[in-house]
Amino acid sequence: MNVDTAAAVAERFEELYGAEPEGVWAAPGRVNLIGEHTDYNDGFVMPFALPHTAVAAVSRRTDGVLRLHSQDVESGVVELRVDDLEPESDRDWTAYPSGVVWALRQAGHAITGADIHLASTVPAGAGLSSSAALEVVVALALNDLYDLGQKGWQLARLCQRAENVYVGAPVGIMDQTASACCEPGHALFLDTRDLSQKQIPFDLAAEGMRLLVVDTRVKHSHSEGEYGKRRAGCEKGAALLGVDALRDIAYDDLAAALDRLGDEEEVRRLVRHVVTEDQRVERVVALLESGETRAIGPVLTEGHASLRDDFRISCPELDLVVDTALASGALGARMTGGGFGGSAIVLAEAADVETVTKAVEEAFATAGFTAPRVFEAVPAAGARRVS
Ligand code: GAF
Repeated sequence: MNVDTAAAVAERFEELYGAEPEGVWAAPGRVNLIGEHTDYNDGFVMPFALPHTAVAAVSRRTDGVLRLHSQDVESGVVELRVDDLEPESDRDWTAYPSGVVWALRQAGHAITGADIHLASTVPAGAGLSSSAALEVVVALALNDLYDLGQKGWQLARLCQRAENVYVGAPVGIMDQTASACCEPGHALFLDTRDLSQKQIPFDLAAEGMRLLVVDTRVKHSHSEGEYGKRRAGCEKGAALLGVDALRDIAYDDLAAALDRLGDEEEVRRLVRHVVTEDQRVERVVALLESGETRAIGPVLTEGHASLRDDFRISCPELDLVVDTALASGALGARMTGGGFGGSAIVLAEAADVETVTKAVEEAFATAGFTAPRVFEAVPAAGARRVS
């Protein structure tokens, strides 16, 4: 996000609403390095922010009117009243910003209206948290303008509530926290139980490596049933095992826990994924902290196998990225995000990036899949005011 983008968004705001905005804010999408489907099990995750952001130009209003406009959707200015906002009343893109206004008001914050113009460079439906970026940018703007004094993690909780209750998507807390709290040059080691955080330096270029994001162009959505089914299955597993959340099953007790689940085969697979995935996050953190960065590759790849075979949320395109990348020399690869499409990540030596990229592109062409979008990801900044 550069100064020109902020200026362009402010200019468009002025054209739409007839006055300069009070400010402009940006919030990023994310990739998740490791820790998938652990967040709604109170477990560990490790995302980092992308340079792609949702940008919002915003001004307050005092008359209870909420006006929303997006550069990325052809819907003109949508006008709502803050008093009329109702959960699940809106299935459009506007549900994300208006859900945040609803959640803030529900939490007792006196939001009396706003004019908002949004523009985003986070690819939608690519598993890179375009929705969370929209939510967080609006939450941060209103937090600043209305002087609400909420910290990043508190805004993340409000945004998650907006998405769970207002939008109706049963997501965890990872994406909103990543967008609100990530720092440049770092991955965020987050304990989703209490939102305690540790910024882990993650500078692959300094060590001669790269992380590629491969957007398969297979679109996914969390409001559809499969994500919710996995979540419900995990909650059933926790209930059958008598714990608050699967996070409470220690890795060393996994075999015994799986035995206790008897013939609940589906639940056993979900539990195995979550418990081993939490341990993979801890292994990745330990490896990064001891400077053994290359050794995280196989751990990422193990994570993919677990999501594919136990959690069953991969798809042929994601598997093809992973298999092809590994066969052409990558250090590790896995799907990232909610699954059923979206993006994969590939860890590779800088010298192998071209070979790996070409191999993936050729494999997609041979399989008759839509050409993937491949780009390099370097940890960028979390949500901030830009003007
Ligand atoms: C999606 C959700 F929004 C996150 O909360 C998380 O569960 C993720 O899928 C899977 O790790 O991005």
